[in-house]
Amino acid sequence: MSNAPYRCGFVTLVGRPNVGKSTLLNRVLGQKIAITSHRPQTTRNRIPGVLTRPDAQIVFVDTPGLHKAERALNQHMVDVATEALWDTDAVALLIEAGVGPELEVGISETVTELLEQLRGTGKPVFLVINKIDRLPRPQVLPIIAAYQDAFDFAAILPVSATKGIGVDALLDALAAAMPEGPALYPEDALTDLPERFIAAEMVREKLFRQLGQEVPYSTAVTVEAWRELSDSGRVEIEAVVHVERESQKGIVIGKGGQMLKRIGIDARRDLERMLAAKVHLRLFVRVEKGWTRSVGSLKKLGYGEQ
Ligand SMILES: Nc1nc2c(ncn2[C@@H]2O[C@H](COP(=O)(O)OP(=O)(O)OP(=O)(O)O)[C@@H](O)[C@H]2O)c(=O)[nH]1
Ligand SMILES: [Mg+2]
Repeated sequence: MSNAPYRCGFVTLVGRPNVGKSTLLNRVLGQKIAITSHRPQTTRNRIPGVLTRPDAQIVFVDTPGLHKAERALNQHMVDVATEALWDTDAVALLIEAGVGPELEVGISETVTELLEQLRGTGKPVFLVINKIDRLPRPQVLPIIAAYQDAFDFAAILPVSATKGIGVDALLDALAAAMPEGPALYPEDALTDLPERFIAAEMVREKLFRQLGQEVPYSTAVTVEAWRELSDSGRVEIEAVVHVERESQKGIVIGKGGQMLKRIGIDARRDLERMLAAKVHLRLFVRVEKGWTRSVGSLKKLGYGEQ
């Protein structure tokens, strides 16, 4: 046993939409708690995940991607991410390597503004260059050079969240930056999010992965009923997919109900894995007119105070 003190603290994962924050969270935990998709603006809430190691416990906090917000929903998402920067011991700023046909290395306006904010906090900021599997190693160097000039990062770490490259080095660097102190959560804790929330998110993930164009951005999911049948061990879940307009209802249901059926089948598979039980999932679609632009409707659908 080493005599090094135990460390425990919070790391907020922050960055633009779609850079791979939620994929990285799932990768470091070795389990899926955050939903992911090829579309930007998938995450809408603060998603905490606990990693316990022999030398340290790190509470990762996944956040919605930072973007220019127009609707009330988007403003809420950006607020959630911004608030998570204050109450943390370190920040992991994620960017993605290999953007565009020219493999751009420039720093976006959003990230420049974020770096300004972070300068004010005085917290250690780790630059995590994700998706390095998409480009040859030497191409990462100009990215590192551009960012090194812009900010005094605690470290710059190239990773691939999907392939697991560089993740151990990232975890070692973050663990060493945590304050000394005992673990906050029991060893086997993964998250303090309620199962009902994660279940609703899993349904929402399928909407993001399967629906075209703008429809996913008008959807929210709430779980309305949850029954655990003690004799069979089966879990019965009823969830509602909320849309903004009548026309979107038909799109979510699909021809002959095919779309909703497919979403249900995919979501049930994830739920059965998470709950280690047989799941019966019933999905309904309801119109909550213009909910993404109404603070009152947002609260009703679970996007109120964090
Ligand atoms: N090639 C590659 N793709 C990745 C990697 N990490 C994530 N992705 C993909 O990038 C897309 C976005 O991933 P997410 O984890 O949902 O991104 P996010 O930053 O959480 O996005 P928001 O929640 O919208 O802010 C998905 O299609 C992922 O599979 C990686 O290391 N390499
Ligand atoms: Mg996300």
